[in-house]
Amino acid sequence: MTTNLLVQTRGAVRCLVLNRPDRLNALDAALLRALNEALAAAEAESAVRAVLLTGAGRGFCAGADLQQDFAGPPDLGHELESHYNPLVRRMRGMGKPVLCAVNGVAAGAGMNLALAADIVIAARSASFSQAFIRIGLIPDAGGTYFLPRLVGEARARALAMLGEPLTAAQAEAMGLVWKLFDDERLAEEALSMAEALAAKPAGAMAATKQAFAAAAVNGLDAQLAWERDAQQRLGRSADFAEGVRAFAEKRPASFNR
Ligand code: T3D
Repeated sequence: MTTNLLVQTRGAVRCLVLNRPDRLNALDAALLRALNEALAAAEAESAVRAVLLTGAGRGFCAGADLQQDFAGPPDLGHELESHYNPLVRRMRGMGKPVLCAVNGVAAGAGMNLALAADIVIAARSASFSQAFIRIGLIPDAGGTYFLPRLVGEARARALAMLGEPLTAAQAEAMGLVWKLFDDERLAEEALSMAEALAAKPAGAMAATKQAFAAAAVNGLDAQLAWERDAQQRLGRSADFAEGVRAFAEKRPASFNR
């Protein structure tokens, strides 16, 4: 039996591979459920310190599975609240870094799933599109939230309203992607970046995620106060003590061992 989500553990990295290559890893209910469960498990297991999300085959994810039965008419709001919204909340809310390696086409909710990660890298042959408008929908899975924050209002509106694909180079130039790699190097570079994230101090990593989430709603004064309180707490941690000791001893720090 083939599984729609491959779950592999490489040291402290949990690798999640969307695995419906014949449909460019389009998301159906079973895959969404498996992904939600795998992320919850990664969040809960203390040995897991970073998550790497990618796709099998030539695509990353072509968005919602359009070959499913939409007769009815369907309640897409219910679909979002049952599957997509918990996924995006979990990726953003979990205290561990999520790295997304976009290995091919990322369309519709597939693109926004990638944008929900903390860091997005991509193969040079990858492409990105807010395909929703072509089927009479708006960007979902956080698209209307992430896009203007990442690329500005003007580009976000054009991407959503035109639905035109971006090349990986265009996506990188717009700030949607951190780095591009040659296709054949992507998997190796992604694992190595995920391992580097896993070796960082977990407390500071979680606080960094929380800080950016707080900054999305706070004014400057509130955010300065947030940073003060978090830094006060982190300054008393074993990781800070180890970081400073390692600096003085001119050796790499070893966190949370
Ligand atoms: O459910 C809800 O809650 C609603 C939420 C909606 C969120 C959304 O994501 S809406 C947007 C959905 N996605 C799309 O509109 C993209 C649809 N796909 C495409 O436009 C193209 O496939 C691509 C541009 C992504 C790639 O084109 P290309 O030429 O490289 O590949 P292809 O030949 O079109 O696709 C290859 C196969 O994958 C093909 O199957 P076949 O003919 O070989 O048997 C195709 O049907 C299948 N496939 C591609 N995308 C989907 C899909 N099957 C199901 N659902 C898909 N989204």
